Amino acid sequence: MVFIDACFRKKTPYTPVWLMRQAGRYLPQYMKVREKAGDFLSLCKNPELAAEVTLQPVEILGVDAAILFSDILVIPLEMGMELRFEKGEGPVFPKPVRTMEDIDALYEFPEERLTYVYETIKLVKKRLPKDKALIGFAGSPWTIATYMVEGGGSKSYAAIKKKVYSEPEFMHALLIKVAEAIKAYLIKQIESGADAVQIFDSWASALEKDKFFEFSWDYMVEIAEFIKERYPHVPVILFPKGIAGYLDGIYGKFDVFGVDWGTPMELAKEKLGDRYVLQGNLEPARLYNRDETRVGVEKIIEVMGAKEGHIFNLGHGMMPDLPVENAKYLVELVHDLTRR
Ligand code: 1CP
Repeated sequence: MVFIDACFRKKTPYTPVWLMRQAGRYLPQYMKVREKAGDFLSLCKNPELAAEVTLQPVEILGVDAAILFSDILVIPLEMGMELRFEKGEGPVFPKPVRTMEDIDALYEFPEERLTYVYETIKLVKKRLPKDKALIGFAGSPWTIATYMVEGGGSKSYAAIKKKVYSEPEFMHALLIKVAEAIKAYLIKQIESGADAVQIFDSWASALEKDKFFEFSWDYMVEIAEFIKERYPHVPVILFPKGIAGYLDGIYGKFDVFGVDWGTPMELAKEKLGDRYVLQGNLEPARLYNRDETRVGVEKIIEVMGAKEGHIFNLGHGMMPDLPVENAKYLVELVHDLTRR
């Protein structure tokens, strides 16, 4: 598989490409299946339909990897938290986690309840062309915890930051519980057929440098190393978003570092390119305009070269109103410009 070879810096015929959040609302075919499922969570819990939307971007865009269709919030959901996805508002946890008793009340083994995810993976693997990879994923403990403590998405992270600075023992108790669940969950995804795994730390940038390492990165590395010890042939991708200023501190045993669009690729290459394969980092909004797409792609390829050490991706997720045609164009362009 081109994508897996690239994760290990092996020679490949071209630079592989996939797009974060490549399944979703910008695809009319996705909207149709979601309608059939009823709502977003029902779609996640329906292996047949979740497998169908996982495969759509491979068929429609020609990307080199599929990413499991699910959400990072199924972990708190299966830890017993009530979760609603409200129109325009995003995810809502009506009863956030705020006390040690709340942490104790969370079910310890959500991975046992996430059987619909493993079923989806098995169905996808049966249908996915043999040269394409399937990426499993989880949120980072920190990013998942932001939703659990804030009760939903947040702009200021006021509630969780209060905990970081005034009750660090609460934070670590929560992060340890979530991290243990993620380890078991990712192992089960791999055992069901996932060829690689990615950990999304979408809200890394909410933390100042020292606190980022203490409350987020240390846990991500612990999970990565747990997986690498057991499954060394499975690539682990870590994506902490918005931490260009902290690259000097990045450490640990994993394979691919996800570069967000706010981190100049030159800088990531200089600081990390020798130690990790880099994935990224086109600003997703460039896809609104074809010329801007081409300019952005050329610039990244100029920095990374048409050679080993790079996996092309966006620097964050696809937005719901991006034109599908431009996403197709992006995938073709990356393949054409990097063919060796
Ligand atoms: O259909 C819909 O309207 C629901 C929209 C949607 C989709 C398509 C949500 C709700 N989640 C997803 C799928 C999803 N989420 C995938 C698989 C699809 C793919 O990548 O092709 C993945 C990997 C995620 C991961 C995810 N969920 C992240 C990390 C990545 C990122 O974008 O930063 C986060 C932060 C979430 C939380 C989440 N899920 C959904 C929403 C609206 C949100 C909130 C985002 C926010 O707080 O701003």
